[in-house]
Amino acid sequence: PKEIFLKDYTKPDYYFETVDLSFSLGEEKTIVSSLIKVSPRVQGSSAPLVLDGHDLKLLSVKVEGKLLKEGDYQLDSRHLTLPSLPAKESFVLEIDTEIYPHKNTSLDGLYKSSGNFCTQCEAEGFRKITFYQDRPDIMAKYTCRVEADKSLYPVLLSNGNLISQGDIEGGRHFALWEDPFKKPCYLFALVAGQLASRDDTFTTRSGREVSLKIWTPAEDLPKTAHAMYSLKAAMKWDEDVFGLEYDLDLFNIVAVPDFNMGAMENKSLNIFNSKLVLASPETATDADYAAILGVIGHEYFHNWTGNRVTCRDWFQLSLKEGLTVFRDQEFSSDMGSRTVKRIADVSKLRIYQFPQDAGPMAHPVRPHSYIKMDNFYTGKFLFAKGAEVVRMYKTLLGSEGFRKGIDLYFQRHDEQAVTCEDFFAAMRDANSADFANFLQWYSQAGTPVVKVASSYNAEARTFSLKFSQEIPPTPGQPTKEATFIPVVVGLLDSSGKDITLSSVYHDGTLQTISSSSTILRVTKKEEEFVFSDIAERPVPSLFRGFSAPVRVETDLSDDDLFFLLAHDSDEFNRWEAGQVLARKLMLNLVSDFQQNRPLVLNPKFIQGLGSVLSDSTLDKEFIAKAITLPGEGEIMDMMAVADPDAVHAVRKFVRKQLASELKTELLKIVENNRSTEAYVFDHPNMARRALKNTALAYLASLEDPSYVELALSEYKLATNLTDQFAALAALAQNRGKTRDNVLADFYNKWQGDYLVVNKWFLLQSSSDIPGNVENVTKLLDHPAFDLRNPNKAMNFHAKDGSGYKFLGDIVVQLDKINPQVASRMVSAFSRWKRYDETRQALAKAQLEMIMSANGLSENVFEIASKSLA
Ligand code: HT7
Ligand code: ZN
Repeated sequence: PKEIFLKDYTKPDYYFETVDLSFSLGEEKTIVSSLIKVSPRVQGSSAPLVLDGHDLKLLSVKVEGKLLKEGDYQLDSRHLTLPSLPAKESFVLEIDTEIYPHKNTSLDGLYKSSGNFCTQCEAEGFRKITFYQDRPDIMAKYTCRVEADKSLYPVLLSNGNLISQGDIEGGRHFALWEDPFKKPCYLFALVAGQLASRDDTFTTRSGREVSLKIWTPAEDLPKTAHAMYSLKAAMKWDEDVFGLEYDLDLFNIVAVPDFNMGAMENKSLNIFNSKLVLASPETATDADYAAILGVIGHEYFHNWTGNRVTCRDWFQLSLKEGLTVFRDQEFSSDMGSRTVKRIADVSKLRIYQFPQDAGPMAHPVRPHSYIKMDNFYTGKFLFAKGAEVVRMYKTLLGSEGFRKGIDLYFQRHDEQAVTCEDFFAAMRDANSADFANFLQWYSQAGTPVVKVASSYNAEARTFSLKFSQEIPPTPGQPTKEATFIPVVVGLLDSSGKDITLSSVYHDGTLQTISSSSTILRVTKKEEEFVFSDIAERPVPSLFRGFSAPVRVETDLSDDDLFFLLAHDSDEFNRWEAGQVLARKLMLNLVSDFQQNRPLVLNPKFIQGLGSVLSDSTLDKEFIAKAITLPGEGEIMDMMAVADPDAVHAVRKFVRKQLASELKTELLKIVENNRSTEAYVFDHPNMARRALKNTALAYLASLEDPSYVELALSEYKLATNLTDQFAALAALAQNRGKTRDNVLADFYNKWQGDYLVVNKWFLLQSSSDIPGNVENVTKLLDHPAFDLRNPNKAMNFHAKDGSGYKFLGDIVVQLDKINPQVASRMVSAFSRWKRYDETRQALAKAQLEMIMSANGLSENVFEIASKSLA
């Protein structure tokens, strides 16, 4: 397989101005005809025109109406090359191809999902539909005529406005769509099938009425109310916060059951995985409702950040994804609790992004090379670092400055395909800002480690913070330069209040400030900042709101951390202090466990969490987050040799100890936070449920019959899935009859709803009960299990290698059906070198087995080979 490099980017030799597509959809084959107006970049160019094509049967090629003969073009398995073309300002190219959507199991290109036709073209799926320059800097205006059997496919959708429709002979009908905006082909979409719509309207701030339609099978329509609410909220928010108005008169969303990712932002025709559209209180949890809000927002926001202004090439992916993830995070924050959303986003960054940054697949926000572009979409949260980079602009510029930068970005680049530097330049120029070495964030992989040493000089009344930064080596980048790290800092006095900062001395200059927190611009490998006029030794609150995506090591004592946990005015840092304490404490216990010493939990920690638990001034969801321990992965990340058994045992021990010591408070929480009222999706109700269910899970971990009874009664009395599923999960923590019975009861109740059944599978596959690989293997034979929708196997690190073997076998099977999903699974192996020798050997053997499989896809090859390197 060929590696593609950013440094090799060249402009295309030909641009496409207009593209008229025509689809004749059929059961056995589909005919795709394209008519493209082509213009050479340089007049009189004699360059060949190279078109991408994959799994296509070429029927004919015409240039200026003249049919080309076989010798007039070259065709190989991936390209159609036209060597001699008219030396004209523009010419017309017509291509007919035949494709077989019913055989397409990759869910990429044109395929069938539950009997309906649908498309997925990002990143390189359009080349599976017709021969084309499949690259995002080819932006053209499209029309699309779709023709199909009317009774089988009564609804025919594509991008833009519906221009005409009608019946034709043979029981067929057609629809003609026109998209007035230029777009890259990855935003093309087509849907045809038996669908019904929930209809609504949104009036834009300039008074235009936009028709909104959410399409699903008719029986699912009642479950689309929350998606419609989310869409309208997103449209309003983008106008209010960014001044961005929707630009067409129609916006369609289609929900399909088979989809490789969450959703796709095709121009005016977003396609969604059903699980991110369909919700009712009985079949979706609070987390599902929140995810729907966020993802509907995300795809809608792409209309400007991604669609109107797109990426020059796929190396610039973060230009649209980092910015749009940032925008959806801000949207969800404004719709709920900002602190809780920030905590959730930072946790995901730590769970998914930091480990990737430290493994063989580490790549900068803007990668230098790739084999298979799809591999950059490896998981749910991997644009998180790009979003953090965008957030740092906002931190440095403030809301107004950031908005000025966004305005200039659109003024300069509307309907263009641009680069990350163009975004950087707009932010800089709109604010005459000095961004020093900020661009390093785009080109260096790895998570910076920032060490902070503090010292107080009572005589001089100064407080100094010394920073040093280091980015660990990553594949292909052994050494790194310093980068620009914005550090938001506040200093707490002995009563826990913020000290008003008056001035800070740095690099030979004294800067006056007058606020309770300030931004330190850390740009060098080592750097000191000295605050003056500080009357007593303060406790510093560093990186408030997680002001930069770095790992921080400070010299704060446990007492300082307990103090911050109790008093910091920055709520994020209150949570963070608790997490730092928990991580330290768990690491120490891991070493006790490894050396067979008895495990004892520090009573101060129990007290600290206990006082958060009973602080009625705090947001309930914040409390739920604050009493949740860091995940096992986070602790393993901090170890030289990861020891899954020890970390698992320690986390379990700490949870049980906390539950046992705080059981009175936890029980009170469960009792005081029940509700028999109808389900409402709003922050106070979600926060109440989150706290109650976190407390219930702690209590159930004790395996005390009275708490098992409590969880069972919560399960039975629940009036919504959030509470019912939380009680089920609480009971499923421990092996035994109750677990088996309640899991069986849940399946019997919900077997008709595949989205709920998927949760049931996931709960079991991700369980940490002993012998779970065996359980999960049995589930593979369950009638409801579908390999195209497989779940993650936990107990992945089982010492006998059964978890590795289980996943290895699935990857090989799945790669033949869907390489994108298979390659995402292989990434579970990527950090195999971090484990003990036995596990290393077992995991390596599976990677080698995968590499030796026949007909391995480029997707899986890239991840497996890089993991082995
Ligand atoms: N921009 C979209 C990414 C996406 C995708 C990429 C590769 C293969 C399948 C895919 N489906 C969607 C969606 C987003 O940004 O949310
Ligand atoms: Zn996106």
